[in-house]
Amino acid sequence: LFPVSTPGLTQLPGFARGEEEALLAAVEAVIAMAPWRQVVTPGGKPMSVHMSNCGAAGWVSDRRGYRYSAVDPLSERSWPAMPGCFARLAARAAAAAGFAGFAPDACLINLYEPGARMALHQDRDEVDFSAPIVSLSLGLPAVFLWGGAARADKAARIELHSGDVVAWGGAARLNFHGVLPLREGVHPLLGRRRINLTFRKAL
Ligand code: MD3
Ligand code: FE
Repeated sequence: LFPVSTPGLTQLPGFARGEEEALLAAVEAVIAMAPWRQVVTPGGKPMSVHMSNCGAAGWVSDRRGYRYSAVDPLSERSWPAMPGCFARLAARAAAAAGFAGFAPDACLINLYEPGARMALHQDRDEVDFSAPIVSLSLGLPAVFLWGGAARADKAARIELHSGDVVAWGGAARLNFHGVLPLREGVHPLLGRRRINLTFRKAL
């Protein structure tokens, strides 16, 4: 297992392989407290991806806009604490990608079922763009689109498999990116699902 790097992006293929079962159990424990929900964009369209969060802050979207919130709007309570296995994995992966001392305070959990996608976008709701974002993929494979600084820049395609971790930072932190519609399939642990965790420093 060795890192694959282009400026601002470090792929750690299989970094979490062997931990997938424990990580999935931790996801399910979060979901028991903060269930999956389909948020609407400010334009009023429901996203095809279902979401939840854990940590001090969670990413939310509604007619009023995108933002981080310390409170789950469904329960009106704090988001579940970030499981220790998430925080440790994110810190280990960030260090392997050259970002020592990464301590995420937010973890957005995305659920894709076949057909679900994420349109090209930038992640710019965080306060401090100097911190990286670390992502962990579980379940069915997905095609990730890695664009440039402008929406019109041609996007490269990167296949992400269960257990893969990617860290994004530095110059590429604000690059456009997205996910193609999830293909039909069955994963031995997750069934017809892909779950993506993004660890962020939001506050
Ligand atoms: C590159 N999620 O939640 S993770 C998102 O697979 C998001 O669910 C995708 O884009 C998913 O915002 C891709 C990889 C990712 C996340 C954040 C980034 C790549 C990024 C921020 C800046 C640049
Ligand atoms: Fe994103």
